[in-house]
Amino acid sequence: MGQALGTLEELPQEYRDQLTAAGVAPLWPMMRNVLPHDAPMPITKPGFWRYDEARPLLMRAGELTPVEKAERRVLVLSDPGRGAGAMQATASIYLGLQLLLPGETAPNHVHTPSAARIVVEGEGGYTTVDGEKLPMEEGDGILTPGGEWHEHGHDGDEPVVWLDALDLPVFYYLEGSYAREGDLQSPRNRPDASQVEYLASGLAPTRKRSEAARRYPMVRYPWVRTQQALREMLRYAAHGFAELDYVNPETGADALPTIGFTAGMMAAGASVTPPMRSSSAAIHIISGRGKTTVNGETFTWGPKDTFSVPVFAEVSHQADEEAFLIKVHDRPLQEKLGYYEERD
Ligand code: GTQ
Repeated sequence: MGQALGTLEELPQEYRDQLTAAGVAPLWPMMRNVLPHDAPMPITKPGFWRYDEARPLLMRAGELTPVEKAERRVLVLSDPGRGAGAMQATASIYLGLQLLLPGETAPNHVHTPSAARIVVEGEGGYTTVDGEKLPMEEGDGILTPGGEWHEHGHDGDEPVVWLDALDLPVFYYLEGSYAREGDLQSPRNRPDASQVEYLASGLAPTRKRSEAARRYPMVRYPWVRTQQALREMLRYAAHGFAELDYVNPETGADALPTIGFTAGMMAAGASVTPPMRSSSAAIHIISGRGKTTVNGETFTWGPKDTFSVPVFAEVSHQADEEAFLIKVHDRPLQEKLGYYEERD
């Protein structure tokens, strides 16, 4: 363990004043704060956001604030460890519930952080990314990678709600977060690549050398296909639990550079105790009911609820009904930084 380190109080006041005046500070009294023994000391606390509670507040925002006054009409899910108003759910993951009403448009913009959306309810919403108009159906995953122009619109007649997940806290911390606004896009006269080019795994379009693939060739992951794939996998899964990662269909790499998406299915009655992980995560329930205990705190969840899992948390899930969920996590970022870890 090593011995207790010296404190600030042990140093003569005159010396401390000189340090302050010189703009320097001794490391040793603060060393364990920044390098705790064996595991990080997360500020993040497990959060639980019930959709039944959030939905009326979001609909009220629809009455109180026109989309023109909001650009993005979003209620941010704040980490309880940082308190109400915190612009993050974990150290690296921002989450927000966004509402678009029929006929509304959330204007075109581009920013350095990457975003992905999981569609929570409603029909007729769409996101246009780089000229590709992506229908938003319940459970769909829609990517708006950093640097790609995107806007949202709504052709239907009921409110549309989706969950935004962004790596905004990372970009903000790096002092790298900013946006540019632009004119509305003219969609290309073709359905999105998930409907045209990537209909089967193991198959990708043949291109001429002159037609370079986009960096993010597929930006919509239709839920119907994800769900079908999970159902097939679960038939052969040993413990009533199946998981699939969202990847770039051309490279197999994670769908976004920093944030990972994993869809999961639990059979009714299944319980799962994953290893402790260095990554943080948020889990959004697509359908089904069950319970999850995170560091001793139990969340009883149902459809459209969301909860968060801090780094190195002790977690166990129990499905009371067949359940489908999407996990948003920062494993891709941690792998790139070279420290992703699991402990049993
Ligand atoms: O839809 O582009 O929740 O730019 C936060 C920032 C959503 C968006 C958010 C954004 C967006």
